[in-house]
Amino acid sequence: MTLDLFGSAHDDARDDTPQADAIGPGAWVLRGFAQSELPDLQADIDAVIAQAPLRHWLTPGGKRMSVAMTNCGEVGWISDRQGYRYGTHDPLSQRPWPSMPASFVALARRAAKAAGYRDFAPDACLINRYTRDARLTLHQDRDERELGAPIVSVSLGLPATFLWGGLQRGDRTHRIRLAPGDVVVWGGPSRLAYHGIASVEGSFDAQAVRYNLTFRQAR
Ligand code: MD3
Ligand code: FE
Repeated sequence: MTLDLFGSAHDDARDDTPQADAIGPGAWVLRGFAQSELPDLQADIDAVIAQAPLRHWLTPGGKRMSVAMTNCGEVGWISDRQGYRYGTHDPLSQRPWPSMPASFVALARRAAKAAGYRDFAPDACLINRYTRDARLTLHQDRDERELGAPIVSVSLGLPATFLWGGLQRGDRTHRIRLAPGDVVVWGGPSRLAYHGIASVEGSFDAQAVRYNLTFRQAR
């Protein structure tokens, strides 16, 4: 289903939001929503990474994740042999996570509002980096205290195939292509849907990567 949510009236996101696809109850893909901001967002990502480098967490089972991750915001998502959780400090440096750039907060709030979620106040931003061999297997995001708040995700760099399932692990999955500048908002009944990243698209440039920003109200 494709709706033109933004064809009329006075939404402040209208100018860079040509199209919104409803992919499930309360879940929206805002195609190209962040297009005009991509260079600025990438510069802010690079500044965060300079303070808190990308790293491959271990899963609780001891496997190295193929996606490299870091965080900014009051709390960051951490995984190790002890489990998944949010923490105020980077375990590598013992310092607080870098603060969330103002551009990130503004974009996340504007996207949430465009999808009908008022007062989104993210305190965590997970930065994921995918090289060509990276995958994120089907999972739910349920380490957050505030499951009533949506999650906002922003794609940059190489396109990827996103897997979108149902509320049960065995439900059939749909494949959705996410391109740079696409923003997805997941809330309401879709907040606990299973999802993952099947693959990023190949490129002639071996250095090319995909970044994803995931904004959450974690505590
Ligand atoms: C659907 N990241 O970090 S973002 C994750 O592209 C994660 O890096 C993927 O899944 C990525 O946990 C997908 C899209 C996303 C994020 C949270 C969701 C989709 C979601 C929560 C509920 C349903
Ligand atoms: Fe997830």
